[in-house]
Amino acid sequence: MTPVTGDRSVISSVSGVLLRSLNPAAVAAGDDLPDALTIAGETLSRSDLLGAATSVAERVAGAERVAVLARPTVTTVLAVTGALLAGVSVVPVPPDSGAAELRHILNDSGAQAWLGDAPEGSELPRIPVRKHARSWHRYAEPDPAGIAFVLYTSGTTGAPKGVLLSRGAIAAGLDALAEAWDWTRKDTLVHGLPLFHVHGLILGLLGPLRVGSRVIHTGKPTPEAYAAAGGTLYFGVPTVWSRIAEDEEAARKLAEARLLVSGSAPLPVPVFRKLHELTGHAPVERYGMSETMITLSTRADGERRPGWVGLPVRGVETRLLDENGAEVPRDGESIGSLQVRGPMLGDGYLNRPDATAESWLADGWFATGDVAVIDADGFHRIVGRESVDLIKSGGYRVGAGEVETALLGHPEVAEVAVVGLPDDDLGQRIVAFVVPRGAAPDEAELVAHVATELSNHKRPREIRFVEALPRNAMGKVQKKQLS
Ligand code: MLC
Ligand code: AMP
Repeated sequence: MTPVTGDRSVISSVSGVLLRSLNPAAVAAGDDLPDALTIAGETLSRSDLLGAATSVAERVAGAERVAVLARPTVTTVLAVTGALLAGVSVVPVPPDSGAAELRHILNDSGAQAWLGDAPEGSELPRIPVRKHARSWHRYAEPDPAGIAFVLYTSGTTGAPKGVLLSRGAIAAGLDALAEAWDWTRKDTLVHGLPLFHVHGLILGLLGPLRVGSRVIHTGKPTPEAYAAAGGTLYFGVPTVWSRIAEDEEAARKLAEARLLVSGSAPLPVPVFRKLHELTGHAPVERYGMSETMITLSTRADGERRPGWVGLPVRGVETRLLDENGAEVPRDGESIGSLQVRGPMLGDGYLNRPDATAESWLADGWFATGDVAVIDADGFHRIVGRESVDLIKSGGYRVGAGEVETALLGHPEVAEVAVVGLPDDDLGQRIVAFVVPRGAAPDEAELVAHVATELSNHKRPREIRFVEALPRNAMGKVQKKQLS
């Protein structure tokens, strides 16, 4: 597999070992490193983690690509770190993937086996992960241009696309965040996010393993669990922060922390203010994508402005373009399409040269699909997305097209249009407008049908039965009229 684009000279200059704090020399020396992690109530020292993950590496070495059923467990952590030690790329799979999604991810990625747990009935071979096995074999650090992850993420239409993220891109992206957030081995990171996306997996697991900080994974990101964890650095999507802001007792416990970080969707200004009031911390907001990792952030040592996502992180450049491709003034008001470039960008979509060419442009620029403004100080505000067909619900990216395809597969659905409507808790909630074939079918059955095909978080929250969908003269559905 040849990387499609990307500036290799930048990436190859990233020094050292991807999972730096698991470097055998550092672990053997003790080096004042804290325990590596606590997940599902189990704690692993750095030496336990290195020994067990190396034993996984021995089993999986030689494979090209494996699937990992990304439950928040020690098994998942060992599978991911073991594969990375051996230079095998990982395809993280949402543990509740429905049949169509699972089939697509496995076929498209060409994963050769499950490493660790496997979903029931899967025909792919399984390589077990043994939590108590240990090996002290030393692997040479794989090439930084090698693909660490194929991360599936939704597009506006069709099935999810697999983003190719190299080891060098991840190292550069994590180092830039460590610098912006003053993130060191003295931190204890707390989060309870899913381990199959950039936020929970790459920032929330690989970040600590690179920086050397401890990480506590709370299972679910509930206010009570965050309050009880006693960390210094907390990650959450806006839904998590908004639930914490509603729970004053939990929020006040976070006053002891050093930094609260929000990302994956816009943090509403009232939530920012409430968190600030209850915890004494103005949250740091950062912006990113599966395709680019995190490119913009406010800083631990800088201004944190409600509604704004701050400055380019180290190595990143941005530009805003109008519909003719001309640069838009950086005046804090003029809106343009946001493009980014930097060493943390992915290499393209697997098997999708067409879609890759649409977003990965000449000279290393990437078209994000988001619209933004930049002010005279270089601060960025994300205004929204160019397409109504990409929905962000609870921080999850969901393509309207894939939900529509799933619903059209139900015999009682004649036509359907899926939209994201504003929601105080979720940012957007998925609503399906359905034209039934006959009498309106059972709403719960349609919702459950989506979950048999896709992941749970892609289920519509609401089904509205209508006689017809609004269409223009060309017959195209007018989604902006659906509310
Ligand atoms: C949910 N439920 C439904 C339903 N949807 N029931 C019927 N129909 C539906 N459509 C049920 C759930 O199963 C659950 O039941 C209950 O309702 C509450 O669900 P919820 O409101 O979704 O809450 P919760 O399960 O707590 O999930 C909220 C959340 C979750 C914030 C924890 O959305 C989450 O983990 N989001 C993180 C997404 C993320 O990591 N994104 C990063 C992408 S990377 P029960 O019985 O279980 O209670 C990226 C790059 C970057 O974006 O910049 O970071
Ligand atoms: P995903 O691929 O799941 O990472 O989703 C990426 C998208 O999430 C981006 O293109 C943005 O639309 C959105 N996003 C991420 N972080 C932020 C943020 N801080 N503010 C606004 N939107 C965000």
